[in-house]
Amino acid sequence: MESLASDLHGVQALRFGEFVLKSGLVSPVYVDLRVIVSHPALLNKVADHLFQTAKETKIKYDSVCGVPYTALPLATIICSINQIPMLIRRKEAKDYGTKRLVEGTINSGETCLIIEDVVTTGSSVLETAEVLRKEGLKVTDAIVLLDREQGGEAMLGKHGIRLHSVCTLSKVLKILEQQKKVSPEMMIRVEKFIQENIIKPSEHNGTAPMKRICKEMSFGARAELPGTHPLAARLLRLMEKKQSNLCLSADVTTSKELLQLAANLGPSICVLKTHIDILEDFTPEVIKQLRLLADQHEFLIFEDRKFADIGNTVKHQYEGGVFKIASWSDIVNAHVVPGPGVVRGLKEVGYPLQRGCLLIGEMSSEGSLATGDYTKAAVKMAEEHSDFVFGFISGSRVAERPEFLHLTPGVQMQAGGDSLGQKYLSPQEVIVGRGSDIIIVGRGILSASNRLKEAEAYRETAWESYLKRMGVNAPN
Ligand code: 5BU
Repeated sequence: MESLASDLHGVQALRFGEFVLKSGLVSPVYVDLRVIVSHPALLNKVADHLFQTAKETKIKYDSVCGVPYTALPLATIICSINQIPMLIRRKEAKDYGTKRLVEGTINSGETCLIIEDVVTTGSSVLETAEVLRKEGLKVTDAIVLLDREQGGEAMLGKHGIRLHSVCTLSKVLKILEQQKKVSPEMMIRVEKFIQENIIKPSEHNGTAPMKRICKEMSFGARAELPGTHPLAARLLRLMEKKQSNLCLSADVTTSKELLQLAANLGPSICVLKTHIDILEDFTPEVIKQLRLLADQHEFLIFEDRKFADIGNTVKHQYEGGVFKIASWSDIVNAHVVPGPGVVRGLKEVGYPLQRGCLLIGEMSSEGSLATGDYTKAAVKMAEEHSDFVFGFISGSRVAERPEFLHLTPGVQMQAGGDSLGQKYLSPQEVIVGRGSDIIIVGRGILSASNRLKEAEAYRETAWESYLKRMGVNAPN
């Protein structure tokens, strides 16, 4: 065990320091066993440890299945050396509809042993077990190299699966501390982290990805992440400073009213959203004034242009024409319906100017087609262009990466709608219930007799909702 712990540390499969996990949680330890495939001797050693652990438990099984992907080569080695039939679970079968979920000969009623590299909550093992069980196989046991001891064993136990681990995180930690590879202070930090982040079976939501069980990061902390877009970082910092996650949708038709709104409501908002083409008296002067107000009151300008053409056309629409949007708007948005070319076209113009783009993942209007796979495609496109795209227009949090921002339109204090298909949710529902970051409010503020008072009421409610979300999700 000593040499295994030291080998894993040596190839950086275990690292200690400060790491931001996908969930936004800051962890003092990072486990990434994928690297072992580049070290054949270690790969064989790990496979042997897994097989010996299975032998010691005296489990009877007919086949072995590795949880994709890291455990696939491990299962292959075990099966090849010990002449055991193997099964492969497909991860991507859903996308192809009719493809088989499990490859290999399935003999209904037989027992399949699951192999996994690392278990945290146990959801990956359970997901694989459920696929195998649907095929008529029995799954009673799983062997894991490293148990992070954060509730996986108990959760799997509830679903009839015994978890056997080659080693636990705390055991490896003690060995590394004895070998002087980890300082005593770090050991205490990691042990504390394990204790504080145990997920009880009652809190677990089955095989669905864990959502917001972990402590959320503040806007300020998200601004400091290395992967956060510089414009998003600026926005997150000013939100924290002004205690505002309110975007005003300044849907007015004269320059005078637009500038009045910017001057009076500027201190209450983090973003001012325009539809510049609805101004009946547009001149470049209004933009000059608007920019001055944006700098004075520290808000960003977002032209809600919703680009939706081929890359070459949107490039011209963004840069030129009457409005020259790229020259003054910090943020623009785009539909993903044309495919990635739309983002590439906009990026050619906006990236050198340090602008940022939001993709429309969902819409607030009745009967919107931007749902399901369309929304997922928008998230993928954003991930592939995260040097320019920093978030989404959506009704809910559609991407888990804390670097992305979510802005939600269709917000009023009272739920409801208008006569042309707009649907409204309350600020609390949007921020707490659906995990969005910024509310976009137009008529909710514009139709009030005292717009400033109303804007302040929206700002306060949205900010309190954000604080509530942070508090609610802090670990007990
Ligand atoms: P309202 O007055 O709060 O309903 O205005 C909402 C604004 O947000 C308006 O400017 C719309 O063009 C914009 N909007 C939206 O309502 N729904 C969407 O899905 C998107 C933009 Br994208």
